[in-house]
Amino acid sequence: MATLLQTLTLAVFLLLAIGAPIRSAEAHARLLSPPARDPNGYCGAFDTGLCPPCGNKDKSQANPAAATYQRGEAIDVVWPRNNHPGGFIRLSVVPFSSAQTFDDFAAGTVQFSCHESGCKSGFADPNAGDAPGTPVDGNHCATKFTIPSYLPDGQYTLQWLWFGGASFFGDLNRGQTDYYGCHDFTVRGGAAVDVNAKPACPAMLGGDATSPDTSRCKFFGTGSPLQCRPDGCQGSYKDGKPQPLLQCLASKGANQPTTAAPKPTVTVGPTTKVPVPAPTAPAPNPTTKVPAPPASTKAPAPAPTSTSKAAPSPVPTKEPTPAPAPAPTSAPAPAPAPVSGTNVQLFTDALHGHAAPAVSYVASSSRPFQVYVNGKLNGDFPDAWSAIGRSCDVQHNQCADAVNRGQSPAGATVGQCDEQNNKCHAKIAEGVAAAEALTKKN
Ligand SMILES: [Cu+2]
Repeated sequence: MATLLQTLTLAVFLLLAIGAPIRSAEAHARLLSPPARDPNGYCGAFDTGLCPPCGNKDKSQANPAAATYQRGEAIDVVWPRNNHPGGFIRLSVVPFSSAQTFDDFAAGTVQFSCHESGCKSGFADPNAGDAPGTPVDGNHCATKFTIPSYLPDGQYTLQWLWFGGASFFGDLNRGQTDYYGCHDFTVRGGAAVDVNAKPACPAMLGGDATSPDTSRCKFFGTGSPLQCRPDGCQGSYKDGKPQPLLQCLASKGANQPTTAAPKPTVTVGPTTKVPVPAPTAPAPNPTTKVPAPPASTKAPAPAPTSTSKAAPSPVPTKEPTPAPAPAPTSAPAPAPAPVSGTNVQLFTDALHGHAAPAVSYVASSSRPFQVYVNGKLNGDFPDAWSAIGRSCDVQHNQCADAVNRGQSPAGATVGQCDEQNNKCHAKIAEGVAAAEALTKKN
């Protein structure tokens, strides 16, 4: 019996050891196509303050003349799933000349679609990440957006906003903060203008990987935008419609048709090719430009290997950066003290002041490895490997978000955060060894 037990123990250990480092593409969703005003930005509700509604580029940096559509024209709106299950995509249009506040975009909501519309669900577990080998941003979700007939010729801004998603830094049972971005465009010609055609409530194009051909979406939490912040939220998975739509339908008594989404044609693979929809009506205006698909500025992602995170492979989600600026000389901040127990996060670099949060070993808990961020439990794990990896990724997100929000020293790049994240992951094994010593002691 002893040998059988030993064999089983070894098998479980091997499974954990092999399984832990396998990571699917971990990146947030963002507007891929049509081109976003701030294409670099993973802008969202990830902090106590909100990132601006269109990311870190204001109207002075926008060019609504770069894309022209006709009323009635249907365009594909595309974003990646990566490691995030569930949620709604809200598409809103406001005049370019408006103040473009969060309230403006909420009032300008045209439709809701499912986050997992037209893309593949998680691998094995529908709530988990994309299948192994899927490149970052390689699993494309998409919905059709028809330029409303109630928009007169003019310049507009489309906001893409994802809310009600989950998998907060690998915690499948924690809500993800909202992300958003904008596309500026011009409307000229097409279907006759009918300013009275605006429906009482936004449209709902449901149907996702979990509930195809329905008017519902899988989502996490409350189903309302901008509530799951600043660092994720508690809740559970549900299947339904977004709260703002339910409220509108209830208050206006509108008998709004909600339909299953038309099947978008989405490529899943290493390219960023996005199909350009054929015009839905004969174009009376020969000067109308159809926006080109986004240029493939990114190199194809390398296929992840079982140790892809530890290997110093290039992280392909980011734009190539110019020559690295001199590294800021801020002294590494000490890692925050663990709330209780012993810290087994041994990585101490703290680029731009963002230290990897402590990983506490709490012997009395069934999930003894715990990560606290700003005094709040961010995740607890049965094994040290996952917990230390989470800590590294929290550090990476804080570092990258600060860069994207312009809150890091001049010259700071997300690439530097990526490099630091690789170093942090490379040190996990040391922390695991320290944790093993602790577990033996207890
Ligand atoms: Cu993410």
